[in-house]
Amino acid sequence: MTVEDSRWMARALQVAHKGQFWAAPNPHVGCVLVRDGEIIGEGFTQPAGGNHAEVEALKDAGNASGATAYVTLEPCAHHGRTGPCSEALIEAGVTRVVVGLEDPNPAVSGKGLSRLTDAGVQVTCGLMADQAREMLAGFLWRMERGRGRVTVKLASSLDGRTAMASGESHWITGAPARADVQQLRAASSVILTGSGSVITDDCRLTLRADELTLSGAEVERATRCPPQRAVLDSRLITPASAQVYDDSAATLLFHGADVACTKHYPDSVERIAVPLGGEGLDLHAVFAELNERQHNEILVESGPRLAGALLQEGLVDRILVYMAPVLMGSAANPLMMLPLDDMSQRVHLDTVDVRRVGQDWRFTLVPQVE
Ligand code: AOF
Ligand code: ZN
Repeated sequence: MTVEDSRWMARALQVAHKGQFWAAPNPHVGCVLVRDGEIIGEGFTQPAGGNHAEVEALKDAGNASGATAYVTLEPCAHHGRTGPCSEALIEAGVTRVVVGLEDPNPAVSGKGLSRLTDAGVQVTCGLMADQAREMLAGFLWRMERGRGRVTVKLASSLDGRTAMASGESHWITGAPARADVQQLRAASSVILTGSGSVITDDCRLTLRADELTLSGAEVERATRCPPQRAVLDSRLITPASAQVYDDSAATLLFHGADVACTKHYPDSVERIAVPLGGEGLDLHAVFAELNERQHNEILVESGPRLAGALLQEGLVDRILVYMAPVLMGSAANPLMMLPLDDMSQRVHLDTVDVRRVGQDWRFTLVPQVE
C-alpha cells in the first residue's frame, strides 16, 4: 500500500461521512474510484433500500474500467434489498479494490473479498481500518454483540448538579452544546428516555433542523431519516398527551407485560410489552427489542437514575457529559446515577476525550470493563 492509497482512503472516509444521518440501519460507507491518479467517481450509502456506496460511485464515474476502488467497508456479496456490490465492481471492470474493514455481517463477512479475488481483482483489506471502525461503531456493535451502541448523554453544572431529571427544557449548558446534542440525535437511530423525564420535563426528543449547525445538504439528509423515540414506562403512567407521543416522529412505548392499557395513544406510538425485572422493566429485554428493530446507535437522554440502572446492567457503552461552568449549589439536584453506600462499589470510567463546546465542556467517557 502506498501513500497515495492512504490519501484516497482518507477521501473515501470523508465521503462515507456524508451518509451518517440517513443510512441506518445500513452502515454508512464511502467509495472513491481512482484512475491515473485522479478521482473519476464518488459515492456514499443511500437510505435503506437505496444504492450502496459502490453503486453510487460507479454511476458517478460512468465508465470505471481499469480503475481502483477505495471502499471503507468490504463490498457486499449478497442479494439483499440491493444487488451485490462486489459483482457490480467486477462487471464495471474495476481492477483493484482497497478495503478499509471486513464487513462483520454474516451475509457478507469475507465473501465479498473472495468474490473479487476469484474474479481476478487485486484486493487489499485493512487500510485505515481503525477510522472505519470508529465511524461504523453502532453498526459493528450490533453485528458483533447483538445490540446497538448505547450512548448516555448527561448535563451538569461544574459542581455536579443537574437542573431536573433529563433537562431538555431546563438546559444549563449553552447553545453550542445544544447544537452538539442535536447532531448527536441526528446520528442516532433511536432516543431512549424514562417515564420520569416524560412526566417532569415533557421532553420532545425530536430533531430540530433550526438548531443544527450543519450544511444545508446535511440538514436535509438528517431530517429525511429522523431518529425514533423510545419511552420506558413500566406501569404506563405517562399521559397519552405527552409531547414525546406526538406524531412528529415514531415512538416505541415499552411497558410491563402484565400492565393493562387504558389510554389511547396516537397511531405513531407502538406499544411493546416486556417482562419486568429489578425496579422496572427488564432492560436486557428492551435492548433485545431494539436490536430486532435494527437500531445501531441508541442515545439515552434520561434522568440519572435510568442512566445508572443501565450502567449497572452493563448496558452503557459511552457516556457524554456536557458540563456548564456554573455553580448551582444546593438549589439543584445532584447528578446521582448510582445508589452506592460504599467507596468500594465506585464505578470507574475511562476518559476518551475532553473538549470545549462553546462555554461548556464535553467529556466522552467509557465504562471500564472488569
Ligand atoms: C456495501 N456498500 O454502501 C453498504 C453495505 O439490505 P441491503 O441490501 O441494503 O444490505 C445491507 C447490508 O449491506 C448491511 O447490513 C451491510 O452488511 C452491507 N452494507 N455494503 O457493499 C454499502 N452500506
Ligand atoms: Zn453493497
